[in-house]
Amino acid sequence: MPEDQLNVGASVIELRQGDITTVSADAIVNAANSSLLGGGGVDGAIHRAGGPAILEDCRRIVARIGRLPAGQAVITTGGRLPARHVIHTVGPVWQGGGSREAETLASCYAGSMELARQHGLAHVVFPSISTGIYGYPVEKAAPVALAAVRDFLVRHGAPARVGFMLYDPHTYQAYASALRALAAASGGIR
Ligand code: AR6
Repeated sequence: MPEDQLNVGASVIELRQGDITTVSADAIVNAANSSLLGGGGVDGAIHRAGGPAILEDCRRIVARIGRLPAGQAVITTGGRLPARHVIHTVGPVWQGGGSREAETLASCYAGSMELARQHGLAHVVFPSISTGIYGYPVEKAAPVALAAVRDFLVRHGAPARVGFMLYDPHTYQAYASALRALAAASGGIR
């Protein structure tokens, strides 16, 4: 088994390093904020690359539901992105670990995958939610992210392909090491 992927039933979790705005998938996930109106980091990059259609969809969603709470997810068009859709989720701001940050982070991944499943999307790609501007230490976030994705796949058997597009080598290494630990702990679930 290559060290950058883990098979879970008929599905696969894959790690790659690079820019998520270049990814062709059914959906990429955005690390947004509760306003859904854009920001810095991967959020800024996605809105810049995808163009105004994404923000128009976001405004319609805000008009309907108001601010999006941390741990929840919504779906829009991918606009001009190679990805067909963007799933926007709001990660927790790191506050030292005692404010249910791990539960909220896991809920971002599970909620995004549930939306993908409801829309029949087979290939979804995540960034490393909360580990940039929101300050979640990546060595702590990576095992939470991967376990949340693995648990969802065990429970639901879909989507078929779940990727992580990790921006820098340090983040990639943190996820690679967490994936090895998860594979070892689960006896390489296949
Ligand atoms: N492709 C993949 N990953 C990226 C890209 C990219 N193009 N650009 C940055 N990253 P962050 P957060 C990585 O700060 O911590 C925004 O202002 C980045 O290196 O984007 O959840 C929102 O509006 C890091 O590894 O998201 C919120 O206000 C990861 O993406 C706030 O930031 C997440 O970093 C959310 O903060």
